Amino acid sequence: MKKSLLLLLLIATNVCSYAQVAVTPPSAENLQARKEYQDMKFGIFIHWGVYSMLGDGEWIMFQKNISREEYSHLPAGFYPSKFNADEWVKAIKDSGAKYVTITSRHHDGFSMFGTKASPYNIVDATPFHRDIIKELADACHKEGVKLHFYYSHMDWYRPDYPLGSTSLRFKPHHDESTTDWKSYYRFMNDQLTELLTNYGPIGAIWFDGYWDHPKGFDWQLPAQYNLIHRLQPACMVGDNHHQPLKDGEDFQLFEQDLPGEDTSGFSQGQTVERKVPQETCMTMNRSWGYNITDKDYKSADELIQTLVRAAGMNANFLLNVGPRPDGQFPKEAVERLKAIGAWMKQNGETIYGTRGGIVPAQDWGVTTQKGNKLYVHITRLNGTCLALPIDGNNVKSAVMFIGKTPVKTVKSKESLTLLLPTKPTGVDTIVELTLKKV
Ligand code: JFZ
Repeated sequence: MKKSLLLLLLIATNVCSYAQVAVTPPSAENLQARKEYQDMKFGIFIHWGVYSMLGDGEWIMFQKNISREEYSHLPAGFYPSKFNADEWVKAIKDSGAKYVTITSRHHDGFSMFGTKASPYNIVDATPFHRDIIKELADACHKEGVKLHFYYSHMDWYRPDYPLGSTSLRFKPHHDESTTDWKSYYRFMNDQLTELLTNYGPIGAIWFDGYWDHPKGFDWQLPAQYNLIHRLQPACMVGDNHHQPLKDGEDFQLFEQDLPGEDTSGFSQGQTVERKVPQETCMTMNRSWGYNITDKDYKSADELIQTLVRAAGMNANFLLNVGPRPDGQFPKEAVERLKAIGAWMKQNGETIYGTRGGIVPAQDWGVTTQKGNKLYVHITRLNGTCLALPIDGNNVKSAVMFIGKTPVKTVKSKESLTLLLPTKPTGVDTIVELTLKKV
């Protein structure tokens, strides 16, 4: 009797440990969405929340050890009187960006959308009472701009959130006894269901915060990813976990680094998985959320070059804006978006719909490719001579992209050497090659 019980128990535990939820394979719509996403190449990231009022980034609750109780009074003072979703979408469109990724709920746990899952949200807890995510969704759908949602896995506000490495470091907040993973997991899935039901077609859910829990913690991602794909099969899932791609993720995220590079210290251990699209997100200054003293902005030229480099490395570029508490984009951001837009208007043909070209990224620049067109983007070159390691005999013509004036070349089986009329200056000198065979 005892033996058979033990056996049963053994079988049961084995079954349980194997009873992992299987990830649903990507649907045809999802695979199509990945291609369309890659064609867009450029998006705007928006970090906006009640933290914006404090003017010191989205981590201020953690950094200043602000108690939940104290922080929870912020929403009652949040009234972004100048917020206008149409103006945002116009600025985004004018920059040449094709999609926008907005923080629906960041680590501070405050929902910037109307949710029934918690009263701690913009509609119920602020005097503004407006669902800015709904207004943005309507404006995006009207203007043909794709909408993505950032969604934080970790939460510094909810008592049921299992204490992670950050919540454990700020003492005033949590008490171990109130944590309840099941309740928290249900809450997240309820919110994701709302986000994917009430706001029209969503291009992607962009998760963040996984890293708050040390190895071994089970976030139950497969069931969550399946839920998303069930609600909207075309919606892509990405996770900023800085780890190798996991099952069910449709694109790979890189923070402050181009795929394969590691200058930020965030990207160690992340290898580029070519079977899915890549995206690099970056700040315009040094902050994601509005920072009132951070004027350390990258120049428009630098941002354009990063966008070009990302495209050459087959990745999308997601450039961040941290709107002010009044609901408007900082003027430095507006200026840069305009400059990028002007450049994209002239040169977008060499970026949109392209993939990384046959010549991998070099010090002098990158190549992008669409059909039999190979665009050579020269961003830094001393002199006028540039040798490309491609079959020169396969090149039908070489012209300057702007003006279409012919470029002299020297051809061999192993290379094509461009003899440029003048030394390239400026942000990006583009040579358009037409290939005979792709
Ligand atoms: C995360 C967020 O924490 C940040 O606020 C912002 O939203 C950015 C886009 O994404 O950044 C990270 C991600 C990982 C770590 C730190 C910041 N990490 O591993 O310590």
